[in-house]
Amino acid sequence: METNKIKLVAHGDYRGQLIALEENKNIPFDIKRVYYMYDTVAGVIRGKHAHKSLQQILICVHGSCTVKLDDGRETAEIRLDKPDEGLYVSNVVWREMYDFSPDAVLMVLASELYDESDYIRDYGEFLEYIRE
Ligand code: T46
Repeated sequence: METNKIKLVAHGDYRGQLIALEENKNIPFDIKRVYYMYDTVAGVIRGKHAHKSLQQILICVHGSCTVKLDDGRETAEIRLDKPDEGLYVSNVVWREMYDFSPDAVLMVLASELYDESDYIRDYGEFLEYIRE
């Protein structure tokens, strides 16, 4: 499946790097929420759900991890290991995150506030939702 990695421009100088994330500029939606995961235990798979409406950008700001996306027809595996790369994940895409390095910090920018009713946590229901 087609995936959308966004290159984030770093404002580097002799002091180091700085990246700015701005809604509807380099982030293609209003940013309503930011969360991040760290200290992820070796071997675990996070995610395993889809969203009805939520759009997100995933940025591994430190370390690395792998994201698997599944639109119900095709899958793609994307390695995130650069703080200047964001992975756009649209709604109605099944996602799994795994192979976190011990130092990984995965930051997520989300287009909506947290809403459990937006989650589809059963893969069979996800396929059914797409068919409808
Ligand atoms: C997603 C992937 C990439 C909150 O209270 N507020 C929040 O904003 C979030 C995201 C989670 N939570 C609570 C709900 C659970 O008790 O934090 C706990 C862990 O959440 P969850 O098991 O959903 O985490 P992941 O890593 O499986 O999935 C998360 C997001 O939930 C999801 O939207 O797309 O990261």
